[in-house]
Amino acid sequence: MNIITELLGTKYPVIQGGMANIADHRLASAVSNAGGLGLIGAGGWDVDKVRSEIKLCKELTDKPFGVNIMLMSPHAEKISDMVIEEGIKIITTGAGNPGIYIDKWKNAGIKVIPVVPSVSLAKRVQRVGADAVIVEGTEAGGHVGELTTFTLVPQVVDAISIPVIAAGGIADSRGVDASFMLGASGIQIGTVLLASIECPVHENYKNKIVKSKDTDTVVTGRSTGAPVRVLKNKMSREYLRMTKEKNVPLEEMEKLTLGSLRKAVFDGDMDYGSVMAGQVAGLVKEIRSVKAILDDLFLKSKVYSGELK
Ligand code: TUI
Repeated sequence: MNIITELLGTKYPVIQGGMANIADHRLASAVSNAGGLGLIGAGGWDVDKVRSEIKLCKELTDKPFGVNIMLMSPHAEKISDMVIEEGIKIITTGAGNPGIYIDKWKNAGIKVIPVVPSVSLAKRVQRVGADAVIVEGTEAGGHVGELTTFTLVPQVVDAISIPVIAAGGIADSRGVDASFMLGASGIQIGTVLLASIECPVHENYKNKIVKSKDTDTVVTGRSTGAPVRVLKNKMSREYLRMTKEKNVPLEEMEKLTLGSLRKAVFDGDMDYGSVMAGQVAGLVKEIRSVKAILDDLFLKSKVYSGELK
C-alpha cells in the first residue's frame, strides 16, 4: 500500500490544495468522495465560517477530509483550537511555519502536513513532529516560494525521512509519474480542480483557466514580501506597473489587491479580480467532474499503477 493513502485513509495519494475563499464544503466533499483528501481552506474566513463549512462537509461525505490553515490569516490561532473541538483528523498548513501549533495538534491525535517551500523548513517541521510535508514549487498558484517543484522535491526527499507530497505544476498523469520519480509518495493539486464541475468559483474563472496558455501567469507582490501567482489581467498588469514606479504608496497597491480574490471567485471579474492559478493552467483544457480528474490522474499513471502491483 502507498504510504500516503495509508496516512490519509484515502483511495488515491492526492490532497486538494487549500485554496482560500474557494475550497468550501462542496469542493472538499467532492474530492473526498472521489478518493482524494478534500480540504476546507480556512484562509480568508473567520472561525465561525470555517466551523460551519466543516459541519456541512461532514454531512456530504463519510470519507476523511481535512482543514488547510493559512498561517498568515489573523484567524489562524482561533481556528487552530476549533479544528480540535470539531474532531478534524488531518491538517495541512501554508504561508508560514506551523511550529507553535504542532504539539497541540499532535496531542489531539491530528496528522499534520505542512506546506514547505524549502529544505530548511522541511527539516524544521520534521524535527517538531510533522507527519509528512507538501513540497510546493513556485509553479503553483497563489502564495508561492522561489524554487521549482523539479528542483525542490528531490532535495527535500534527500534531507528528511518523513513522506513527501509534491505540489505545483501537476495536472495530469505525467505530473503524477514525474512526482513519484523525484521521490514523492503523493501529490497535491489545485489549479486542475479549479476547472471542475464541483468547484464553487464563478464560471468565468473556470473558463479563464481552460483558455489560458503557458505564459499567462505572473507573480505579483514579490517586492512587498507576499508573492502571489495569478493569471495576467488588468489588475496584475496595473499592480506590476506600480511596483516598477518608485514612490507608489503601499496602501495604494493594497487597494488594488484588497478583496480582489473575492471579486474573481464570486463576481467573476476577470479584469480586476485576483485570478490565482498555477503555471499548469495552460495544460487544463476542459471542465470535468472531480472524479474524472482523479481517476484520470491515477489510472493513467504508469508509476502509480506499477506501485500497486
Ligand atoms: O499558502 C499557499 N498558497 C496560498 S495562501 C493564499 S491567501 C494569500 N493571499 C495573499 C497573500 C498571501 C496569502 C493564497 N495562496 N501555499 C502554500 C505555501 N506556503 N506556499 C509558500 C508557503 C510558505 C512560505 C513561507 C510556507 C512557509 C513559509 O515559511 C516561512 C517561514 O516562516 O519560515
